[in-house]
Amino acid sequence: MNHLYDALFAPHTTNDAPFLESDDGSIMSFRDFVSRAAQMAHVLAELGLAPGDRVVVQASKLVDTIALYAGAVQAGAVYLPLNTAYIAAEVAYFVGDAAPRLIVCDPKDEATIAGDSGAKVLTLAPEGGSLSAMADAMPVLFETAERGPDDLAALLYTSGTTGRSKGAMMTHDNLLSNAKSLTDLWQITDADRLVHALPIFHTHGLFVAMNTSLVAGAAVRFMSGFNVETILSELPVSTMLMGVPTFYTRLLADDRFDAEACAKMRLFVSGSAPLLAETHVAFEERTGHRILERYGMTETNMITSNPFEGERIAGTVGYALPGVEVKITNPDNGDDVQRGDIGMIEVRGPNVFQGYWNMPEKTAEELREDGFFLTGDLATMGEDGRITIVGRAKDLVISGGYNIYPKEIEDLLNDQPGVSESAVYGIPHPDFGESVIAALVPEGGAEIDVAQLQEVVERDLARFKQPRVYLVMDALPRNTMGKVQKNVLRAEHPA
Ligand code: MCA
Ligand code: AMP
Repeated sequence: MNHLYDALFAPHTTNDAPFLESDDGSIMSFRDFVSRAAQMAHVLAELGLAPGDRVVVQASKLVDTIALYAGAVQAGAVYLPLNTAYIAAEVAYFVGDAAPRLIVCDPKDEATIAGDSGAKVLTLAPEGGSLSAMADAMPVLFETAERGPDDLAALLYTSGTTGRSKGAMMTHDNLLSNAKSLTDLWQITDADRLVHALPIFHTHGLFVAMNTSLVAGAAVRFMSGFNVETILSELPVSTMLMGVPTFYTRLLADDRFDAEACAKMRLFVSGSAPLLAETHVAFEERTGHRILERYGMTETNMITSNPFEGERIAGTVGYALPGVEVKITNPDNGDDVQRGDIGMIEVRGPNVFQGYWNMPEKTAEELREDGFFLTGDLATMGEDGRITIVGRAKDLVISGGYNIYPKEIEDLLNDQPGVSESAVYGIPHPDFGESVIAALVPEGGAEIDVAQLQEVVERDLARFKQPRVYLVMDALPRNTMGKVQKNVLRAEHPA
């Protein structure tokens, strides 16, 4: 048996229905997709990948990229997707930590991406990279590797409030249990057509969107990236859209987006960042649809969802998914708080990861022995179990659905000449939800060369993490404990 493959892919071996519809109008059936996945699995096996070996994938959003994910599952490998915005310095860390046997990338990175890791490098490209060419020559049947529910299927790196990124170890059943729950809850069927405009290197676009479509046998309009024009032309012939709040504010900014454009749609899902209640209300006024907001994390997959049939309430993330336990605790001592009081969300269930790759001490800090994971999100739970997120106990900025950990940026800034200390924080942004600001304090007598600093930031950090504004000040505001008060910075320096 192969726990995930048997449920997601094997049932489609003889399914001729359309699965992936690409920007160029080409359509791949489920049956052809399963065959392509088998060819990918053959390549992995031929390269000597054994079950459990990691495959790092930093590649464009192509049908072959998804087929590689499926092929990795079939071959028993551990799929490790990376944001295409990460630059060389960031990728080098992931490669060093995960020690992959194979790296798959866009052709522009082929010569450099492996560093001295010794990993084999292959490419994927719209015009066909080396991996695609190798796969073309392979048989379309592959003897599926044995993998149980608790074997690793994927390693997803998530940044941390302290230090470097951590690889969240996801098992076959972490992914499958969540995909099945969501498919049931959102009543996804083979009559659906999903507009897929998310990146496929994060939980949202890869697992929430793709795995549910595979469970249900739903067609996927596989867009290479988000753009309003294409979405507007696809909505009239589609039934579902999954997105981050920025998708919905951008659609609302276009007058052509109205009830008629959504006439065939049955579900809009939002997640990865807070959806403003005002967006929820404006969306309903314009389209007649209530966005269904759900909440999750890389380490836990989806945790809560507003109901499909019951009331979807703006500003809340709904109820714990079936089989998932959520409690709200006092962050200081872990005790349950009274219903209605604010505390930290803790979660336990088949969706929760196995720990951080090679980091037992970090795992022990965030995953309790009894299986509850500390999310770092602050919320209340109503009498009926409905959860409302009210803030974060962790220092995190979410921009356009991407997580940005200030600590990573502060560490880099503090290392630069003339910088005594820094504080990085988020301020509200109309398009991305939040955007990043850096406050800098010069060393005594020194002057900070902001232009030079920016060069270093551009060299070492992905574009989406780069501060949009730099402020130089004499001192950072601190509380009596000496802790930097980012709320004060936010209030006094909102830009
Ligand atoms: C692009 N840029 C960004 C972002 N995206 N800057 C800050 N935050 C971003 N999210 C930069 C570009 O590098 C560019 O820089 C400039 O902003 C404008 O780019 P633009 O063309 O407007 O961007 P886009 O290509 O339209 O992308 C915006 C986007 C995209 C569609 C919102 O960021 C996106 O697809 N986000 C989804 C993220 C996601 O899937 N998150 C799920 C994580 P320059 O200044 O050089 O022009 S999974 C998760 O969080 C959990 C598990 C969950 O619950 O789902
Ligand atoms: P990530 O580490 O990329 O998996 O991001 C997970 C974080 O995104 C969570 O811990 C939350 O802070 C945030 N998040 C995800 N969905 C929502 C939501 N619907 N509302 C508010 N925050 C969310």
